[in-house]
Amino acid sequence: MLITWFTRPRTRGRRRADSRSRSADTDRDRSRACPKPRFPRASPTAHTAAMSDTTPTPRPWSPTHGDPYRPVPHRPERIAPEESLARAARLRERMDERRTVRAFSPDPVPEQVVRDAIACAATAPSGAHQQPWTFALVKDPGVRRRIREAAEHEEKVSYDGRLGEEWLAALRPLGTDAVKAHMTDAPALIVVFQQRYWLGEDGTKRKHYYGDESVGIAVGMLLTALHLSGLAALIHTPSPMRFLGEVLDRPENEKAFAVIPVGYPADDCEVPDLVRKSLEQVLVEI
Ligand code: IYR
Repeated sequence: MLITWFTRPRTRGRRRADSRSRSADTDRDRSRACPKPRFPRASPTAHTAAMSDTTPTPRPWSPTHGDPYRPVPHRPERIAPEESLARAARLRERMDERRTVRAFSPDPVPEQVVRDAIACAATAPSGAHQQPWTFALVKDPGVRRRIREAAEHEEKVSYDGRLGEEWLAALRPLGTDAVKAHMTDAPALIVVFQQRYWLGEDGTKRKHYYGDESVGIAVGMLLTALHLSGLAALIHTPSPMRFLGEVLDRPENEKAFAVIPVGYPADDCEVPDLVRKSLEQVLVEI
């Protein structure tokens, strides 16, 4: 059952019992310490698009720097263990089917699927909830060509020596080289930018905390969402990436984090015959 801000069936009884046992004084103290939200609680999707006529009015994001702690109840429905096990096993299988694709079909993708995947990525946890990311969805073939040319220019310098022997040896099993046809073959590129700091309209700057970690988590969620929605992707990090901010005319506080071509695999797509580490090799239980 979908839980929204107006349905909290599982805990209703407990909440009533709680409030019966709490004295009026305690309630007053509590409401002083934790003032009621100024707005109605948002539905899970309220910050994106209104999904139906019954969806509450979206509450737009604005900076919360310095605001007091304002808690709201969180009572997600608990999933039965058997159902959890089934979902986890299925998800594990589906995620194990994901492959990094470097040969794309030029077939178009449903754009809303990509936007929804970006919206999923933007639900990622972030340092101090600062959400230090911008996703540029590049469909324009001319802009993709310019990005490809600039990336290939950098990659040629890298593969011709900048990477060094050890790095080139690590890459050899992947079969990569300086040719980046995926940037123009794939129908869309998502260029992820990390906002190194918050930049107000009046030029105020505020530090962003754990930016690398936050954007890394968001990119992981983006790749997951794209894959589970049936699209193929590649996480590409041309180095250096400064040209991306220039080509896409991004503000000074944003630095490129990754380029993610998105589409369907080419009919003759091949991938390297890689083996993933087993669970036993990656998990220590203490
Ligand atoms: N950025 C180069 C090289 C490269 C680096 C790593 I680490 C990879 O996992 C794959 C490639 C390129 O994209 O070709």
